[in-house]
Amino acid sequence: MTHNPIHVFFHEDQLHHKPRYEWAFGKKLPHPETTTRADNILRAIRSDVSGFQVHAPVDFPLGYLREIHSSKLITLYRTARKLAPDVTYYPSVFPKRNHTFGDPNKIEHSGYFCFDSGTPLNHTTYNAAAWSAACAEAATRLILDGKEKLSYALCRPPGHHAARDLFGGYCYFNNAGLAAHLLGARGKVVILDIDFHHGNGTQSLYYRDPNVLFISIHGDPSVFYPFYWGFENEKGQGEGEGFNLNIPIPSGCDGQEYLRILRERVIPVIQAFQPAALVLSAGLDTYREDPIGKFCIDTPDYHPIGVELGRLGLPTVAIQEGGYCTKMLGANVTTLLRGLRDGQTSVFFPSTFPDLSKS
Ligand code: Q9C
Ligand code: ZN
Repeated sequence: MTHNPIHVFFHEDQLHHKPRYEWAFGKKLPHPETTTRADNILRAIRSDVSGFQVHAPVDFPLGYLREIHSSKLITLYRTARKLAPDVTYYPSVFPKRNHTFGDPNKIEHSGYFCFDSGTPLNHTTYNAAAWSAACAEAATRLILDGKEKLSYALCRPPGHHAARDLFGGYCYFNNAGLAAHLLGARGKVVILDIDFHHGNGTQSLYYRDPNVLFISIHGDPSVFYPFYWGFENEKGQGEGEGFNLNIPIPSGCDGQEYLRILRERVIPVIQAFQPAALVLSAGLDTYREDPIGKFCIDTPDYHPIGVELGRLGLPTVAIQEGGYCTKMLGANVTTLLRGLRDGQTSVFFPSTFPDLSKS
């Protein structure tokens, strides 16, 4: 069966942000969120010219970013643009009890806006993160226009740990949150986060929103990052109560077990919600050789996982999140995307979004 190519978005300036190390578990470690990740994904994508087509976004969605992030957070990143080119700034003073105010014009106040020590700022961070978000916007635009049923944003730096006014987890702007925000114009949206880590930033953006269902499948936060979020009892608040679903699962989860969880605990919930679109926070750190993630999913398993989600028959924007086995990242991403496309092709697909004006 032949398919139309999957449209991929990426901008070269995303490669300018190069964190070299992080502090975690009391140690200084080489930073896993490297530019090699994007290189490997692009190599896999470019080796299949009939399957994928790569485009660069043309401008930043700064106006939309202001709708999901606080202006102070954006100001802080812009303050970091003035750092000397050889400086990498690790937030290092984290106000806890008596803090009332953080001044985003002072780089020394970056700890007010940050929740971990693995997410540094330098003079390129703002630009790279904004282009990463621009990829999410451009990929979403294609779906919104009804031109495509599946698109992929090669977002790096990633986004799912970034909240409205708080950054961390290698993330600065919440790319998936932005995609869901834009798709909201077409009706209800489901965000499914399959990164190994709980998507605490995305969860927080939509915690009180009944029109965006957030589902995250991840390593148990009592053992894994981000530690403070991702438990089953976090179910949403106010009108959003019941529209947040966390599924922490044990280490070692393999492809079969993962598929079973999708079929039994995820797909039925999405179907009952009747969304107009799907945002897939596609982290590939569930791969069995990932240096950070502790699941046991193998490369070929990403195909049936994609098929299962594609069979939902929803217009879908896939957003790159984590995935740190750089050698296999490209193969894992392309296998997942081919699965999504094959799943979509196998089901009836309404030709357009429902006409909201008539309901
Ligand atoms: N050396 C994403 O996957 N550090 N973020 C864990 C490992 C934080 C992961 C320590 C992990 C953040 C987008
Ligand atoms: Zn992750």
